[in-house]
Amino acid sequence: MYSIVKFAFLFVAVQSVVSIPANEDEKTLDLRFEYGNATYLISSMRLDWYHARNYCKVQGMDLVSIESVGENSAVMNAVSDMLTESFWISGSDLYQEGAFYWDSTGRAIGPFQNWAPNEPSGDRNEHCVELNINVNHLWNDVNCDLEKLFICEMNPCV
Ligand SMILES: [Ca+2]
Ligand SMILES: [Ca+2]
Repeated sequence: MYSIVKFAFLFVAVQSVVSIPANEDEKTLDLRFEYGNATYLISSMRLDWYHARNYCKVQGMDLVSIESVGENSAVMNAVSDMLTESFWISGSDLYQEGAFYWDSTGRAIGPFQNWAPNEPSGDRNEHCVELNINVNHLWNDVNCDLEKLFICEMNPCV
């Protein structure tokens, strides 16, 4: 009898420990999806590009780099229900004007690219890349200080 009570107590204790992180997850409303071995997160809050990058890093992730047709399709699919939003991605030319690279990997953007017509427009104050809602989420360089939703990516360590 004693051991049954002890077991019941242990069961309740374990359950309550497990339920805490689950509740914490629900609070943020961030959406997660997967493609290949990578995990992605669509934020539920708007931040400037720098703070968006920091938010991803706190999650053990980084802003998304879209490097293939397949990865692009997965991301487009995930944001297709969010028709009124633009999203920050990892692209930037902060290091050297006009030389766009993925901040998350340090590699130059390409060969896969998905720029909107006449983008990147290369304006002196447009150094961060968004998925622009006005052109079917094609890429556009804009001012990094604008507050937008954003997409994080995490790849397994290799
Ligand atoms: Ca990627
Ligand atoms: Ca632009």
